[in-house]
Amino acid sequence: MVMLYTPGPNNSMLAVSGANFGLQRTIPHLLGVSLGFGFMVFLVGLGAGQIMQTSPIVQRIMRLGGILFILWFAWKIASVPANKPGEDVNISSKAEKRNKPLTFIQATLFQWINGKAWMITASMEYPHRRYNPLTGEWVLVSPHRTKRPWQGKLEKPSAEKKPEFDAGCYLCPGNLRAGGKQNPPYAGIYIFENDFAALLKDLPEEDTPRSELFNALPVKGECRVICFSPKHNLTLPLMSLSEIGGVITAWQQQTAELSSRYKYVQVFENKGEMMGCSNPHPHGQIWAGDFIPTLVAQEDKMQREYFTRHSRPLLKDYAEQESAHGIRTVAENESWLAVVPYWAVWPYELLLLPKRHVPALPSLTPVESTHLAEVLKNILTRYDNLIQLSYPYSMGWHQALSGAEAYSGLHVHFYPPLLRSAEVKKFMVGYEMLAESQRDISPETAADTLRALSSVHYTGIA
Ligand code: H2U
Ligand code: ZN
Repeated sequence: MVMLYTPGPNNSMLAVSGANFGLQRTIPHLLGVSLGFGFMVFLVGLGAGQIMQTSPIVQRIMRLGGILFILWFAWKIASVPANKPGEDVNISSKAEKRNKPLTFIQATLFQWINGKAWMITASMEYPHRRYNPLTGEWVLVSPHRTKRPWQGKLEKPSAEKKPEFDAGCYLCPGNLRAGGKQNPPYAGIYIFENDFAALLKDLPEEDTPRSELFNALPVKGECRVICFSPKHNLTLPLMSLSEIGGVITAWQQQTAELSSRYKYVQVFENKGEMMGCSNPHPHGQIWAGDFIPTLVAQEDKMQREYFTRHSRPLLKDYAEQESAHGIRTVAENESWLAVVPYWAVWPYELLLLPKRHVPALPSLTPVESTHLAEVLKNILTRYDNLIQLSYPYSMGWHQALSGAEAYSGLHVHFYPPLLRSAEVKKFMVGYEMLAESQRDISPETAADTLRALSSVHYTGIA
């Protein structure tokens, strides 16, 4: 239907052919379009669309084919002899001699360089699985499911306007914390040891079970809380670039200090009640431990194996290829690239990558840190603009383990829990708990939506 009533190259060419050569002589062209287009839809259904979307070489060939076709078409138009005054204006006999209607084969082949046909077929999305080369896991993508009705729970992030100082907040300057300690009247960033730390520095020597079926390991570590600002209502997207820069510096210093004593330092932020965040005061956390956590070990292994095969860091290759075609790019500057990753599980998941191979936060150059503040403000503003509220998410940095600096790339994951709107949360349940992660809207559609949003905050205050 869309194909029939919108003016694309097929419709215009058929109309011109009909006017010039009559319906009968245009029939092979008409059949060629129908068969060629139908065959293309069939191949896209089998996966050709994926190749088209992911292979820069295929895209380059298509682009070149399209350019050559336009030049050929322009030449054909330009080379039609002009009608002399008094000549029959309908169709000149000279043109009739030189021009023939498109043959069946020509019309079939033309579909492959017809941009409109591609746009239409690519938007017909079928269920498929995508591979995550960072974890080795697969995700089931079912774009056709977005139309399903929702009669489940509706949630909404708080729209309540928060004060700059809240006397009841555990994290505001000068207030008493839940653990009984008092915060100093801090003015910038404030870091303290978590009063309810999940990891402890000192442990009594204790034997843990070590059998195949009952296996435990003692662990040591430290957990810190980092208040990004003394202002209770100043979330990261609302901060100035220099304030965000201060947070980046603190993340770098914490990583440098703790990684000298621990095997792995996890810097992260839980934002919003929906992510289980206990306090709206802008803050993040840092957990450092004398062990390598499961997901970090998984990403390390996948990157190591890729490097062995290709002698190049996986994420540098990935950033280059994503940046080259841009269909999943949400924001980009000289040093950073933010994409909805090809294998994203969460609807509006983002992966933020440096363009250079950088193993960890302390290795960023001052320019890269400045550009990081810019790109962070940009993507977090888009997130807030998406729902016109403060967007909830869990974000965290993944950094190279000691000895993995050559192949393991610094990156940030943003995992927001919302599905389609501010009210509908995505639950990882059912099939996802038991078999495999699944998503509805495609990563490309999510990237389109985020890219189309303004990078100026909807409140107008930042
Ligand atoms: P969230 O980022 O999930 O909101 O956690 C905040 C952390 O702050 C949490 O780990 C700690 C909690 O233990 N906390 C304190 O250390 N002291 C307090 O007085 C309140 C919260
Ligand atoms: Zn506060």
